Amino acid sequence: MSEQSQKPGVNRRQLLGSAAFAAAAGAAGVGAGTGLLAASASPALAQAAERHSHEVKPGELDEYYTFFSSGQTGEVRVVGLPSMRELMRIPVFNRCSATGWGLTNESRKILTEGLLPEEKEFLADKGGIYLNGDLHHPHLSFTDGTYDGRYLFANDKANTRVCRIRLDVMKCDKIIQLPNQHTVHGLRVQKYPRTGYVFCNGEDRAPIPNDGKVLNDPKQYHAIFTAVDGDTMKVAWQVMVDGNLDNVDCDYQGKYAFATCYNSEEGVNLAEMMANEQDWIVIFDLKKIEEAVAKGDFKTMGGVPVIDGRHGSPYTRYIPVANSPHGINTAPDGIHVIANGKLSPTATVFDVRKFDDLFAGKIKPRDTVVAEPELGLGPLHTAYDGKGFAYTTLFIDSQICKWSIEDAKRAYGGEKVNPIRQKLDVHYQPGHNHTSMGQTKEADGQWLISLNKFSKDRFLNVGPLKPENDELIDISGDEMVIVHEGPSFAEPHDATIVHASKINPVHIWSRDDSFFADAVAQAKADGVDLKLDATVIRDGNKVRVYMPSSAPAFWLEDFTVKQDDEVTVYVTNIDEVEDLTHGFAIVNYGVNMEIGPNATASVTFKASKAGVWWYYCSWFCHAMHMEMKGRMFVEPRSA
Ligand code: CUK
Ligand code: CUA
Repeated sequence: MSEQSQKPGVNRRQLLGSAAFAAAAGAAGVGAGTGLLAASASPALAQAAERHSHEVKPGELDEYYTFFSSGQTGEVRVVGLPSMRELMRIPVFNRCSATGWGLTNESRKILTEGLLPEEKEFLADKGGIYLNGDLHHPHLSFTDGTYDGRYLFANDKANTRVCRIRLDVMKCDKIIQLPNQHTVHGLRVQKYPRTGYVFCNGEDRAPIPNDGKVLNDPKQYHAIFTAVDGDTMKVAWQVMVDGNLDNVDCDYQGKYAFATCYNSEEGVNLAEMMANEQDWIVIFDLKKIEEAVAKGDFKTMGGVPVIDGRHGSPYTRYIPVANSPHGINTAPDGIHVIANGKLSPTATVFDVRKFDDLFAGKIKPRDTVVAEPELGLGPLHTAYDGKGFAYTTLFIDSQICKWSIEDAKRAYGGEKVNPIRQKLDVHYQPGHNHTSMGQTKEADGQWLISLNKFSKDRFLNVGPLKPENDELIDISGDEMVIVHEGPSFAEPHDATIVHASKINPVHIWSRDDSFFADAVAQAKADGVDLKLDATVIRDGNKVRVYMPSSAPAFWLEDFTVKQDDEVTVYVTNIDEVEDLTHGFAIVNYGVNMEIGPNATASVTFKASKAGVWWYYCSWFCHAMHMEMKGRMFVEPRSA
C-alpha cells in the first residue's frame, strides 16, 4: 500500500471542510445525533440499574478514584466513581484561598524553583509566580503497564509547565517549566517498564531562542517534543520536529512514543493550518534517542539536549493520516493505537508491532495502518473496555460511537462487515472520554465517562456562562447506557479513572515529610522544637514566629513585631488526629493557609501596617473553633 493511500471510500468530499465544521459546531446540540439508542427512553436503563448500580449509599465508598483536569482553573479535582461526588481539589497551577497554595513558603518554593531564569525575571514585579494555568491532561505513574499509585503528572498549556502530584498526600510536589518549547499540550507517561518518562507535546511553533530577534518569520519557528524524567522532574531530552504536536501516547513495550500533528502545513492561521488534506502522526524511537543523547548527537539549547527529529531523522518516523488528527490512544491489548480524525470522520488504527519494520525501512509508513473505520463527525478521543471495543467521541455528532477493533480490521481488509455496534447521544459535544482503568493493561470494561463541552439546557440556568456536563455511562453490558450526569466548572478536558485499590493516601502527615523540610531545618537552626516551643525569634528585621497549635488554641495568644519587619509565621498542628485540620488567617493582611494534622505550614509577609491584627483558625476544627484566635501587635515605626 502506498504511503499516500487512504482507505477506499474515504475521500476528500467526506472530510469536513471548515465551513461544515463551523456550522455544525455552531448548531451544537440542536437535534444533534441520530443515536441508535436514546438514553432517556431506553429500557436498557432499568436493566443496567439492576445489573450494575451506580448508587453509592450514604456511608458507602466509591469503587474508583477519578482524577479530573479542570482546564483553565489550573487545579486537579478528585471525584469518586460511580457516585461522581467531588472528593477533593488539588491546587497546582492556580492560587487557592482555602489552602494557601501560592502563598505559603512551601507552595511558593514548588511554584518557583522550576521556573526558567528568564521567566523568573518576567515574574519579578508580578508577585513571583504565575497566577493562572490551564491544566489538560492528568496521568498517573505506571509500573509494568498499570498504575502504581506513586504520582500523577499533568501539563499547564498556558505557561508551558509540567507538575507532579504525590498521591500519598494528594499535594503537588514539583513543577517545572520547559525550555525551548511554547506550550505543553499533550501529556502522557511511559507505561513500561515504569514511569520513567513523562512525554510533553509542544503545540505551538516558536523561535528558539524566543528573544525577539525572529518575529514574523514562521519558517524559523520550531515545535519541540520533551521527555521529562518523572523521578527527578528534569528534562531528559527534547526532539525538534516538523509540523506541530497535539496529543501524545506511548506503547506498552517501552519502545515508542507517538504524537498527532494537525499543522503539518506549519501555518500561523486557521486557513493555513487546515490547507492540507493530510497531516501525520510522528513516532519517536526511545532507544535510538537515548543512544543519540549518549553519543552526543544533539545540540544543547536552553541547557538541555535537543535532537533533530525532522524529516529524514533516524530517530523519528512520520505517518500520513487524514487532515487534523487530535487524540491518540493506545489500546489495553498493547498492540493497537488509534488516532482520531477530528476533521476526518475516520479513526486510523496502527499496529505498534509494525513500527520496528518501519524504522528498519522494511515497510512504508502507511503499511503500519491496519484499519481506518468511518465513525461519524468530529472524532476526538477513544477509550477502551479491554474486550476489544473502542469508544470514540464524536464532537460534532454529540455521540459516543462503540465499535469493534477486529471488525474494523476485517472491513479494512475488504470484508463486508460493519464495525459499529452502537451510537449513543451525549449532551453535548464530547471531548475526552474515559473508561475505568481503560488506559492501562487492566482495563475492566465497567464504566465510561463522557466529558461534554456544552451542557446548554441540561441544568438550571446559571447565566451566560454554563457548566460543562460529565456523563456516566454503564458499559458493562452490550449496550451503553447513561446513568448519571453532573455539571462541572471550567473545562475538564481529561480524566483518569483508577481503581481505589491502586491508591493509598495517608491520614496524617509524617514529621519527616519533605513538604515542610525547610521549616524543620530553620527551626533546628533556631534551636526550636516545632511541636513544643511557642516563641518569637528576632534576626535583624527578620522575625520568625513559631506557633504550635492544638484544637482549639494557637499556643501564642499574641505576638509583637515592628512595622516593616519581614515576618515568617510557622504553625505546627500537633493534633495527630484524622481530619483535624487547622487554618491560620490574619485579618486584613491577606494571609490564610491550611495546616494538616501533624504538619507545619509557614507564611512570610512584610508587617507594613501598624496596629492590632487578629489571627484566627479558618478550618473548622472544634466546638470552640470560633475562639481559636490571637492578636498580632505591629508597633509603629518610630517617626
Ligand atoms: S485536548 Cu481537550 S478535548 Cu487539550 Cu486533551 Cu482533546
Ligand atoms: Cu483550629 Cu479551627
